[in-house]
Amino acid sequence: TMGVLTSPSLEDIFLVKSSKPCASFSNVPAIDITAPTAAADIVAACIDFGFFKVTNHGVSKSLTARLEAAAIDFFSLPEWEKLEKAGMANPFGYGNKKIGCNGDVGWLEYLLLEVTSNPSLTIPFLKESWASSFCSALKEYVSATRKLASEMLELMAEGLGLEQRNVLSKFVNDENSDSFFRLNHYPPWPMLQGSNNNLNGFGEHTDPQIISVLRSNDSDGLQIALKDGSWVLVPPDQDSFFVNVGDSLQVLTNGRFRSVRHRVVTNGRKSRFSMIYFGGPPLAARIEPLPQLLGDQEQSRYRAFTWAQYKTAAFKSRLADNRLVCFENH
Ligand code: GA4
Repeated sequence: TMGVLTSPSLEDIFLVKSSKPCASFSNVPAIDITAPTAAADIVAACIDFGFFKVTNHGVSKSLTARLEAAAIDFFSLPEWEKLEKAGMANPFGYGNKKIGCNGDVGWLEYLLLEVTSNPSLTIPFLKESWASSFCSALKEYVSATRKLASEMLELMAEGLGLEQRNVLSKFVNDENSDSFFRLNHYPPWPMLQGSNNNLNGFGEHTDPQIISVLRSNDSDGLQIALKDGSWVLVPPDQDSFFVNVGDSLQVLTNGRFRSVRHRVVTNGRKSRFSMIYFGGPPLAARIEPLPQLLGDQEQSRYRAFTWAQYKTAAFKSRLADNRLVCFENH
């Protein structure tokens, strides 16, 4: 009748109507970082996919389990308490369904944290309970994944034939490195059972930083786009870490490495929990193709920018935007 405004239902917003089934990416490059071929294998994976998984990573299973258990406890608190404990995401804090501040939404709740060199500043809102199991697990886990990220960046430098082993890792090891940590919970949607519909958990995007290190529980949902634009499912593996090349690493390598487009589509059957360390450079760092990498006739494909500039632009963009186009040289 006249005057009745109809708003979209939850289904309209979050359901992905079953389209053609997505193929499973059964041969995700798996890199044993202790193997003698690790450097070359990582470089090949970054060129071909911008994505790989790491085994033999040395991060203890019990540490990961401790943090996951603490995250599950946090997400099972009532909504008001999560907001009270973490503050509403802006961008840091507790967020529910809203991603960023430009209208993107997803069927998830999350905690987004800034990783500072002073860990008590990482989650100021939890300061009083800094000694709690959550904070101690978080602190240890972030330092373990940062170390892993740094090792992989050194293997990349080696594989690229760069003399200086720390040309890439120095960005994330810098005491002013602007790194983030994210805990995601994709809740089930019981009514979806038996249907072929899926949920838009986290829309397609590339990560702005240098490198992202992701670990999830044994629940599928992660998909990546291959070079030809087709989407493939990444089979879950709770004992390995998945690594994404970010936009900044694509620039540093003058486009040799590919910043991988990825998304999360869930089936609503069980909770998916993921935790991601995003290794970023210091705000003042200049991001441009490494001169040592540019061949004789090779032009730089990107204009130099500071991480602060890129980050500001990124946070004004929509999730699915290509954030590198405006820095490309033509
Ligand atoms: C994608 C990668 C990281 O999760 C993130 C995201 C950030 C956010 O969730 O606040 C952004 C997104 C991410 C890129 C575009 C902007 C900013 C949401 C959004 C719409 C923490 C990041 O650094 O960039």
